[in-house]
Order: sequence, then structure tokens, then C-alpha cells
Amino acid sequence: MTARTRGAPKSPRVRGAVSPTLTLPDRPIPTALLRRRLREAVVEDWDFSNGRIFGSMCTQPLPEAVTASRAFLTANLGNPGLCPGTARLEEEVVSMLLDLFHGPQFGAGGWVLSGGTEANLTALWMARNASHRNEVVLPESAHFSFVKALDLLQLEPKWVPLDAAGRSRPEEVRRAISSRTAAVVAVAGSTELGAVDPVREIGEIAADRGVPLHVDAAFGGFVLPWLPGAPGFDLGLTGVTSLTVDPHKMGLAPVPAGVLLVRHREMSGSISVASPYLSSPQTTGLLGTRASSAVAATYAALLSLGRQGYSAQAARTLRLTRKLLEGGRRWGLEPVVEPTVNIVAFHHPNPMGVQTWMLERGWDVSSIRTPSALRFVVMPHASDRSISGLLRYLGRALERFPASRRG
Ligand code: 0PR
Repeated sequence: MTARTRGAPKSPRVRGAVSPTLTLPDRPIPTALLRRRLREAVVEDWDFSNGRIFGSMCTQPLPEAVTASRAFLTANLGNPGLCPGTARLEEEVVSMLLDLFHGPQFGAGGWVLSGGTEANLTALWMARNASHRNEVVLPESAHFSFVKALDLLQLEPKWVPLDAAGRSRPEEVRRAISSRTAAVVAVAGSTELGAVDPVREIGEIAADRGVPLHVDAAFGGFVLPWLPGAPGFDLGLTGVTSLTVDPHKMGLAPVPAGVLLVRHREMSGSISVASPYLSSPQTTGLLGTRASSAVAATYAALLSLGRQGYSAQAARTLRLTRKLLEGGRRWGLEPVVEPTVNIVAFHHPNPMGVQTWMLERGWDVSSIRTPSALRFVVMPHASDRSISGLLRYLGRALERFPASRRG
């Protein structure tokens, strides 16, 4: 991996806006020129190799997973008849993950998708169509992919307030469920704080009321199984009917790769449509063309790491998270919650000030608005060295933007 340089942040570009001087050339441009342009662009993008990215849930993927992804770049699982090899790998991936996340031995299913957004949308889509109901009970910590899904599916949110540790409150969930509830959502590793909802209690409530419970473990799914004493969150718990887990986050597959697992395979019947001119009479899910590369990459990541590899990775990133936590405390920073997974957030009155100052010096950190806080995701590309560097720069940033302790 080449080390990439980066300059000061550029002024934000409007997404989708194009330069009026760019037109499709009449003739092919020389390959050398094309490649130079691509090289110029690729070095502008941030790279994980120097361990300075702390605001992203993506990371440097496993080399074997990248190789696998490249080998399947031109295959399209959207037409499974042409891709029996990918279809078999997808079944094996789903089978391994159902085993890891304690799915039932018979009748369960799942798909490799493009990421957490598609998995969460698909779960709510199935729940809505199967129930003909129009409300979803979800914690205030739910990722914004749910806001998109609710909008697209025309579902009404019933927001559940969080406890002091940033977790959904089971009693509030119970109160919010009604005869209009299509699904309940719980999060295992929330985007902002890494909080894990009390899925066991929420699952019992959901089962008792006869509504499906979808667990978003997009981030936590490849960490929590290996943390001693971590709360339960998966299909082994009563009431949990579906689960999102993202290989392209802590799973070490390249982007894009998400997985949706379902307790009952027939749940997908409500979102299947006829596809008479394809090799299969029915197609399930949102996308038509599907990247076989995501399946191959996930397969390769799972088999290259195994339980031992993921366990070691979870232990290492948690150790680095604690190092950052202790260092932050030494600078007078107070964590918003004690970290459960490899995410830590510190109260700060002006996180954007710190974020911008750090960005100008080549460090990517992120922030939260409520409560006002600096946020760090300690991904596998972080190292002891990069955490020490981060703390050094953070100390300097805090001289300019002091932290005020919470009263
Ligand atoms: N569920 C949870 C708990 C998530 O944290 C995320 C994404 C999703 C679902 C959606 O997953 P996809 O983005 O794969 O569809 N969390 C990250 C976030 O919003 C994704 C991300 C990462 C976005 C890096 C931007 C970025 O620079 O922070």
C-alpha cells in the first residue's frame, strides 16, 4: 500500500455538481494520461495505512479479501443462474454467519447486500409488507439509514428515549408498541457511542406483543461475540427476527458488503417480485444487479480470519480504545459513556473546532451534536503509534479549544 499525502482540506464540493468544462471526449484519451489522472485523484483520497483515520467505520481490508473481490469483479449475483459459484459462496457465508449469530438450525436465511443501509431498509420493508402496519418503534440512537427507510416505506417512527448509557429503554419500548407496530428496532453498537441496547429484554417484549425485532449490529456484529461479558444481541435471543451485520466495517471485507440474516426465510416472500426473463422466476430484495465481489470478499475475510482472527482483532482494538480513553482522561476529557465496543466519545463544548484543527494537520476525528462531544472510532488500522500521535495532537488542540467538564 503506498502512503498517500494529503493537503489542507479543500472547500466542500457540491455533490453531483459537474464542471461545465468537462465533456466526453470524441476519441479515447491516451492510457498513460488516463492513468495519471486516476493516480492524481487516488492520492487525494484518504488512506488507512498511516492509522490517522478515527472518524470512519471502514478500514484497510484484508489483502485476501481484496484479492477475492477482484476475482469476482465482473460477476453479477443478480442473475444467479449465471453465477452458481457466487450463489454457493453466498449460501456458505449466510450459513457461517447464522451459526455465529445463533440462528435456528432450520428455516433461517440471509443475503449479502451492499451495506447496513440496504440491510436495514430490507428488514423494515419485509416487516411492513408482512404486517400491513405502518409504525416502527426505534431508539433515538438508530442510524440515519432508518430515517431513509422510514421515508421510502412511508412508515411512522415511534422514537424511544435513551438511558444515561445511550441505550434504548425496554419499558419505553413496551409503551410505544401498539396495534400499528410493524417492527421494533434495537441497536448493537450504536454509530455515535457504540452502545448496545438491552436486546434480551426488548426481544421478550417484542415476542410477547407478537411484533418482529430487527437488530442493527452493522458495527457491533464482528466485535461483540468476542468481548468477554458483552451483552447478548443476536438471533439466539427470544424475539429477534432479523439482524444486520456489515462485513465492510469490523468484518475486514472491502466496501461494499453488508449482510441481512432472517430467522424465517419465508419472511422474504413479501418483498419478492416476478423476474420471468431471468434465470430465477422470483427475485428478492432491492437491487437488480448485485456485486458478486461482495460475496467473495466476505467469504474470504471470514475464512482467512476465523474466530481466532476476529477475537484477536476485537481484543486489540478494545485495548487501543482504552489507551485512548486513558489518554483523553489525562487531558481532562470525560467520556460520554464507558465504551462497550471500540468507539469512544468525550464531552467537549466545541468539537467542530477541534475536528477542523485536527483535520488541517492530517487527523480525521468526528463529532456528535447531542451531547456535544468528540468521537473516535478505533478501527483495526489504528496502532499504538497512531494512538500516541493522536493524543499528542489532541493535547495541542485542547490548548486552543479547552474541554470544559460537565457540571
Ligand atoms: N447501522 C449502523 C449502526 C451504522 O453505524 C451504519 C453506518 C449503518 C447502519 C449504515 O451502514 P452503511 O453505511 O454501510 O450503509 N455507519 C457509518 C456512519 O454513518 C458509515 C460511515 C462510515 C459513513 C464512514 C461515513 C463515513 O465516512 O458513520
